[in-house]
Amino acid sequence: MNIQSHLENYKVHMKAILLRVPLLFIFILFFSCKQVEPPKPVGPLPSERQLAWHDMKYYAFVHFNMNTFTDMEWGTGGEKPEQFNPTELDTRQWAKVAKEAGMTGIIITAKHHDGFCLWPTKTTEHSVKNSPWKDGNGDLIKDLSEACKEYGLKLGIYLSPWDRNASNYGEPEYVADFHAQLRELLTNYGDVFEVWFDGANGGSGYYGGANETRKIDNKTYYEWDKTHAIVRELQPNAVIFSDGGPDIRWVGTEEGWANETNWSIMKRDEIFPGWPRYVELRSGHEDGTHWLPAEVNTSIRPGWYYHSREDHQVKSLERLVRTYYESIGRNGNFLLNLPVDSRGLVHEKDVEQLMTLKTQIDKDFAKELTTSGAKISASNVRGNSSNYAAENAIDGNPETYWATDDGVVSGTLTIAFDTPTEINRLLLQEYIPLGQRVENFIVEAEVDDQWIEIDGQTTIGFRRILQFETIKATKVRVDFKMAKGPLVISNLELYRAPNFLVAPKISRDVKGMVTISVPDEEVEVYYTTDGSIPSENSTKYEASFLVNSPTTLKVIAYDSQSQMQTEPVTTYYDIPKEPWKVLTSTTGDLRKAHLLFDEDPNTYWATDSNVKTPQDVSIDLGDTYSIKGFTYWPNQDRYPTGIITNYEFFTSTNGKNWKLAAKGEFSNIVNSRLEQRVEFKSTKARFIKLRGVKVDPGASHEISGQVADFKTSYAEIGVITED
Ligand code: FUL
Repeated sequence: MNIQSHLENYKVHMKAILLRVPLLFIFILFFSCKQVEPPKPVGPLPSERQLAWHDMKYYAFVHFNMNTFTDMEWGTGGEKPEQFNPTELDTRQWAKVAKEAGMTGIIITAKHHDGFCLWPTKTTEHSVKNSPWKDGNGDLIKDLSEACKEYGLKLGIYLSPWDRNASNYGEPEYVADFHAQLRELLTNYGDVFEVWFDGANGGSGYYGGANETRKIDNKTYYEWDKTHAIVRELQPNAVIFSDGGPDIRWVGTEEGWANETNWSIMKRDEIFPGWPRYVELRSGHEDGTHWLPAEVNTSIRPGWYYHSREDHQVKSLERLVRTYYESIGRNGNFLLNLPVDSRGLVHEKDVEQLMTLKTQIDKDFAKELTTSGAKISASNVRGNSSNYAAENAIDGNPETYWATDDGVVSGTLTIAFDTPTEINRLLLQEYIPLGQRVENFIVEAEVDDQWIEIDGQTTIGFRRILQFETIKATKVRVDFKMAKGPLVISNLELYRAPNFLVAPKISRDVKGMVTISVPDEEVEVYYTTDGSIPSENSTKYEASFLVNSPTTLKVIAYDSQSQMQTEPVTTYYDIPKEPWKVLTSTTGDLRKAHLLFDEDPNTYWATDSNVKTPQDVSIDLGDTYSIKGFTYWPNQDRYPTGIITNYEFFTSTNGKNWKLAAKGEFSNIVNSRLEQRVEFKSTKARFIKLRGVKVDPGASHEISGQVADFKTSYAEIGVITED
């Protein structure tokens, strides 16, 4: 064979090979995809309706009903429909606010424990149809369902099983009415995504005028099987909420958090409404028998219903952001309550705070860092199949996932960046249609060629978000240590949230030591003591410092990264209170009286109940000062009693002869429970006395106890001395 024919032969050979390569490739690909089965499901699995609920993430609770007009949290049932009289009710405003806040739905208290119905039910006269609102022609559930539709929100229904108005409560007839109410609500208002059954149940009430205590058996009285069947029949896609579901569970606290370990599964058959082991709801059961994920419900204010006395207690941004991370970030959904006010609107302060929360969360998750300039790899890929590749965890598609081989229940996912990248948030999601699996994992990062551990946690579930100190990493590795089966991770996201800039918190102890704190350690704090506005050139706060004479402290938080600062926070401190002692009080337990000068307005001391004369307390300051005024913090409790509305303030040099230094009224103190400051002509004194000439008996809430004529409470007393 000559060279020419060799060459020809070679060409023919090569052509044949080249022609076969794509075929071979397709062949390999075909088999690698085809043959690798997905991992077998592990444990109880979510239903379709539960899966749809997981996607709801963040939605509103609205407590708006008779209590809004009676200033109560639990109405007795003896209220009259005429009392329900909103002046500017606008459910479209609620929907607009919820939508703009980033929420996905609204759950409304169609009937609370007092029995008043927000729709014209056929079952009782105790409803909007006998109220002045829209001359009795209104239907709030209809209005809200239309508003939700308009704004692309889903509608949920809260229907209290307990009914303190119904005369037949406790009889089988009431249960028939309760079921009929449920039928009305689930038939006439379009799609409902969630039905909320409250665990609070049975007890004293009006009950059609009987005014007595009625006990029922929570497990059997409401015929839960029948109740659930009604929901399934009329709204097959709706999830049912209660302590034990059957679809969605309460998280076992109303403070707004789930435990870090949070299984979406529970031994559901052990749970019933009012379950005494409710703390277990905070973390679920690792060996659960049913899918029963947690919904974290809390209110944006202390109360579920609107009370003007809580206008200054709308939760801080810091608190709301924390709640977001401790609910949504801990495998739960976040149900945030908006107490619509007696006008019928979400209050301006609540709106403002909701939008601030939205802005902050948007900033935290603004830019996902695995999507550009990052590569992902895994320690094991199921059947080496591209169907289960590590890339599936960062492709933004919730239907694809990274999975490991059968028997491989631990392993790593590693992200490698092109250049060192700052990160402080990690979001992980398991592919829950195959069950919740991960029991234990750690997160490590390569920083300056060194591997460091940045966090160690237990469960993941549908969504887990970790927050950690900002690090500049070249690689990040999630090391799944233990799982109930092969790993199935659908999503991994990394973020660099901006430094968290919120107004600093200032406190002082009785010795006079001032402490200033901000939630983000990367944010700096600066202050002045001469009344001037602080800047980043003022004194930097490094550690607690002493303030033992009259001082106006102004403080800012400053973020050098963004070069932004907060508005200054101003606080006045006078002489330290450590030497102070209670000298006398008209009544009350003096052993706890130090609470009225412990520098904490959230604690209080009060005189006795049922006293018929004005009460006072006198204090020995331990030394003589030139006093030119005093301060008084009213009770900050959820159900405050004994707030002084009209006062007399006395001074004395010997604790025996008292001189009236000031008297007057703290106007609007009950609705606006802020620190009161009264100045008068300077006088020398070692002893002071504050008398409640008139006091407010307190919110008319059942839990607040009996009303006492002159029970007088003091959260904090202070003096203003001459420099
Ligand atoms: C509780 C109720 O008793 C409260 O009034 C409120 O509705 C809250 C959401 O659930 O069990």
